[in-house]
Amino acid sequence: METTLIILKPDAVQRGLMGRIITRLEEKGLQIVGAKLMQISPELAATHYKDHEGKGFYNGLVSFMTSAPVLVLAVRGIGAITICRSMMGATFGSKAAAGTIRGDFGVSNSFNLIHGSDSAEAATRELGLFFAAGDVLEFARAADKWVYDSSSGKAE
Ligand code: 3AN
Repeated sequence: METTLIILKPDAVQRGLMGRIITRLEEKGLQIVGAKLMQISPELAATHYKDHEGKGFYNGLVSFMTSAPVLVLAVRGIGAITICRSMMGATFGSKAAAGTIRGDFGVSNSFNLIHGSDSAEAATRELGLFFAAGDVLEFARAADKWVYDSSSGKAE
């Protein structure tokens, strides 16, 4: 099982798309194990996006991400990091394929609705930035026995 950090960005919250995006994640079979509506501080945005510091879009990115509340989610599932990345679609809304979240809900390149960790290392780091110990829960869902085939003894 992997847990990844998803952020529904200010445009997703302001446009009333939180529910529809969460529905997609849940319908896929992913489990929401943490959720927090918050306004990101400039310091937290700078830490989260430290790899992009100095790039042309960095200042705009930090000001966008701190401009209004976001919904931060911890999302769990087998292969959750890759699954979420493919559900998100390409970075730019104008290029993202139909059927993806960015492809279906946006046209902007910078207001691109959703962030998802891009590796296991990033997920661990980013979950630690946004959630305190105990905020990400461990619980079984009744539906899990139908989401995953465990007949071999290993969920798949
Ligand atoms: P992704 O979110 O698809 O992993 P990254 O990690 O390359 O994209 O970039 C982080 C964020 O920075 C993106 N979500 C996007 O909001 C913003 N970004 C990246 N490249 C650009 C760009 N060329 N112009 C504007 N914003 C950008």
